[in-house]
Amino acid sequence: MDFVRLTPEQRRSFEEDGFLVVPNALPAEAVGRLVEACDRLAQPLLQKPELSGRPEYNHLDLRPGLLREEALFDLVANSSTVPLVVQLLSPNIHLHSTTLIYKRHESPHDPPFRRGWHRDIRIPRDLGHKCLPLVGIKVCYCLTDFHESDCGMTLMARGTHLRTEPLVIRKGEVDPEGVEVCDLRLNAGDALLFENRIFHTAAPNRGNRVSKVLIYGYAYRWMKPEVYLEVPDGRHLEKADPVTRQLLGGYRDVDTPPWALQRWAERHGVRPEPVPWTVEV
Ligand SMILES: O=C(O)CCC(=O)C(=O)O
Repeated sequence: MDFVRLTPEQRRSFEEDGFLVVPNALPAEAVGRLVEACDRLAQPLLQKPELSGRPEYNHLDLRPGLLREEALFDLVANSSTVPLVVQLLSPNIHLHSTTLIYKRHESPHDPPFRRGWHRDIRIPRDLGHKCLPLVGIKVCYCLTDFHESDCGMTLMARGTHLRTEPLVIRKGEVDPEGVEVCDLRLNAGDALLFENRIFHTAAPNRGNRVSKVLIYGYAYRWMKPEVYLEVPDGRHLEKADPVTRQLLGGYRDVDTPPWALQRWAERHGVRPEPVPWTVEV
């Protein structure tokens, strides 16, 4: 994995907003290759006739099996985004989730499907909204343009990663009050990084094309990966470079240091300060 330095401006924007846009994270050729592979995975949706009034049938959220496609496997240690995740979290990370989301056109007369503001990984269910830790970052790769409002991009409530209470939504409304809801304009090839604490929601695709994104979630290695990533595929691990192998759960034991990314971070001078157990006084 090549090195890309996180700029102070990117760190500030991520820490303030809870998300960060990386323009042109993927060249057009890579987007083309990914779309070809993702369209193959999305065949069951793409072949089905469109059903008006049934948004649930016009939507695909596919999680297991994505890495069997070579183009998607190659994205696990993508150089324009994963180095930023390492610098925002630490070298002690692995891949936590993979999701392919396709949304066909939804009529404005249909009820919004899957609209539901939430924080990721359900951590607040156990820890509440106060003192929530940052433990993971998702990288959402745009495979289509998102140039208009309501065209399928996940909505972000800016700055709510630091919020210590639930969102307030007026009866009959779908969006929260008192926070800035961002419906970002993005190009195919851009990546949106967002952290686990930020409130976000699925939004309908009112546009006239199928909206397509791939979302890879990275988290600290002590976070259990989603069940479909739990047992890494041996064939994949064999052909993977050391960083990809770590990201795919190559070190099963959390007490094993994250050698690959630790060495990578050292080489590039971005190793985090060690945290000692005790100090001498
Ligand atoms: O379908 C979407 O746009 C929502 C995605 C989402 O909520 C998530 O990845 O946590």
